Amino acid sequence: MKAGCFKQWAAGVAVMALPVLAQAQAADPKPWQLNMGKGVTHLSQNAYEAHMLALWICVVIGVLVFGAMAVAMFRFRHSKGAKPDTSFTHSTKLEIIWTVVPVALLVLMAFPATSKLINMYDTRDAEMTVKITGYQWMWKYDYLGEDVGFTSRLDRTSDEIRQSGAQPNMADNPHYLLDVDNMLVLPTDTKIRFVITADDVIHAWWVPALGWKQDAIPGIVNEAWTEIEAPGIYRGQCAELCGKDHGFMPIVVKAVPKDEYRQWLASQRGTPDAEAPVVPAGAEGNAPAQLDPQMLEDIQQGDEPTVPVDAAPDAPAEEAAAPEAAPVAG
Ligand SMILES: [Cu+2]
Repeated sequence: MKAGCFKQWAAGVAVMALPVLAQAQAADPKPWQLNMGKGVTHLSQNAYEAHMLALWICVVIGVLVFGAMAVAMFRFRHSKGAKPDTSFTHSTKLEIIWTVVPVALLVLMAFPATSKLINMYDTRDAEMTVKITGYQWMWKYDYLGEDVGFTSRLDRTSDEIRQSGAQPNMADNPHYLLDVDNMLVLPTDTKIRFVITADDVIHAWWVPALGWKQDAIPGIVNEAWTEIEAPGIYRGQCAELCGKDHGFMPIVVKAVPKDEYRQWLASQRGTPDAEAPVVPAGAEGNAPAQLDPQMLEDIQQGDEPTVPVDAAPDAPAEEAAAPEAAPVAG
């Protein structure tokens, strides 16, 4: 194949791929969806583009090879009196072509793929870090430096259906086995670094819309990052066979605008947003405003809040407590 011809052919591939790249896809898979989704991050779009490039190259190869076979079978068929060339053993020219062309194609695909892969591992300049720990059979999320952490496990409805043996249906339970009790809430348009590990066996944290999956291995801390472009709910699952309930440890990421995220984070700490005005002590019905100054200081410094001895027996002490007693991360 001559260089000019190859250039023309490569340009043809690019033109064919354009309309497909332009099609927007929602993050959730659709019934009978055949192609991978575009996802909602720059990384997932990179993966999608690399996939489409490889797919179209394969399509062109397939059409050329099967087309050549079809033409050969039809034009040189026995009924037309074709005689096989029994003296043919090999052709150096052909061998060079079918070695050089695949190598050129691999190099063509390797360049964009490598740069995308390097970008995928670059966790520098992240604005926040979430530690993800896999357990049999749930996830634990810790917002590092924020004093917020909780576990996330299969939602009660899915669990009841699966234990009862009842037949779930899409109409009543559209997210059967894909819902959790506590979603991982993340801000949009923020570079978020994940440090991923496990406490017992190997798990893998995988949300297709984010564009990657990362193994969670006991004793090893893996890294990944994301920057979610659109608010929404993105679902995933553990992607490593980790025991009998491996199929029952889904992941749900709820991406919200930054302001909403800050409010949510503050609510998880049990304190008002640091930027929100503090209601004077004694204001009715506002438990956080009644927090003891020492407790507030402890919480802001990331320490366990010291509950004052004379604290009212109801709301304030409970409000200030950690969202739930989370297991100690390994
Ligand atoms: Cu798992």
